Amino acid sequence: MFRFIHTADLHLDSPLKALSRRNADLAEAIGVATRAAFERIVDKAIEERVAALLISGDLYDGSTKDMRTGLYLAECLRRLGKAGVHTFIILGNHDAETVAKPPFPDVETLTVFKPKASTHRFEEHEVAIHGASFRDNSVTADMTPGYPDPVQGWVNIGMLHTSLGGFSEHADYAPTSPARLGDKGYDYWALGHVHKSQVFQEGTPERPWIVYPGIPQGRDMGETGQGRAVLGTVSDGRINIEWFDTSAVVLERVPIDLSSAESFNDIQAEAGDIARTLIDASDHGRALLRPELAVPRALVPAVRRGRDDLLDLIQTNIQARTDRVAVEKIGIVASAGDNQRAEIDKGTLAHLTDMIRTGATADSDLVKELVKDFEAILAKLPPGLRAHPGHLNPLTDLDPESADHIAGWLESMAAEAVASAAAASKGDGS
Ligand SMILES: [Mn+2]
Repeated sequence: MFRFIHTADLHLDSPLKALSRRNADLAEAIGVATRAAFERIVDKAIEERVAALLISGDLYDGSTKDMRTGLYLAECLRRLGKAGVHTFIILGNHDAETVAKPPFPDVETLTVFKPKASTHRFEEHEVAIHGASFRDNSVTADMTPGYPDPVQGWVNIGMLHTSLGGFSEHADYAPTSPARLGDKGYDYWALGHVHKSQVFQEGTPERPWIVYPGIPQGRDMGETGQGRAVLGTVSDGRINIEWFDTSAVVLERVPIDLSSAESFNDIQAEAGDIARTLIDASDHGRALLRPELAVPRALVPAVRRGRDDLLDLIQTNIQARTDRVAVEKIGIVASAGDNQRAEIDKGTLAHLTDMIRTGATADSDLVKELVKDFEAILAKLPPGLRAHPGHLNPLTDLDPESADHIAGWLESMAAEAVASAAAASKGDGS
């Protein structure tokens, strides 16, 4: 039996763009998250006594200038070697041969493939590992024709960094196709580059496995979900795979329906429930979450203004129960089916008026900006609308009652803002 682990796109020590400043423990965990994910993979390789660890490109992010990352990697590779794990690395677009990066250590159990494809043979197991590296950060040609023929009667694994996806003229990442990969006659294509984890094609005796393990540790809200890597087993010439989790911190967007809220106060009152929903949404240990609040369109501006306070309120509610979950930021969307028909109730109006009053004493520049905004909005309203709120621009698709509210709201807001600005500039004493 021969076992291997297949990973890719570690982007070691690249910064997590979604840094949390609100939870020191979590921020620290996040700072070393890419290393922690790599360590999970190394530990698993040693624990499962695999023969080979395959890293299919972009181990380094390319922005990694810190030589300490190289020292850290060397330590991991030596640990793997001591446990009898041979590590195979191909270079991707981020860590291509010509890209500056820390040197790889001189370890007997490490193979870093050259741009010219070559093969490593496990004679005892009759398994061949074929691979080739990116020379530069762009490779526009299909690299597979340069790969060696399969070793007949053996299990053949090909490592390739590729965007797959046909032969688009603008594909800079060694484009190829499932058919071309199949033609090669290998049993398993250990791909890298695409950060979304997926079995692109399940292997059968007639066709190879084509697998993207995905990024083991997401770094922003474009890389959400639990990261994972492949544990492959070769037995009687057949390959079976299973997955294991790798993320040190799981990033996730969590949709939260607040469409029945009538005011910003209603939303603030939900903070405890929102916190509970977020904690329940993350049963994987540490998590950095973005609640995406679906609120009535009329409440969007108020929620946007109150976003920081709301975040603190939700985070406080979370911290009362656990320190493993943090809110990255609050996403705000208008709830579905709530286009132009939103009602603006008196509570919201009062809240906005309050905000402007408070803002006037605290920040007169803010008020001046608001006045400009409101004047611009008023200028854009159909001429009759201010005097006769019942006359609607059909494009806005408002019913008379809500239009009345909106016009009244805009006018009172503007009046309030102008009065507040006047009071504030008097108060300046300048
Ligand atoms: Mn890549």
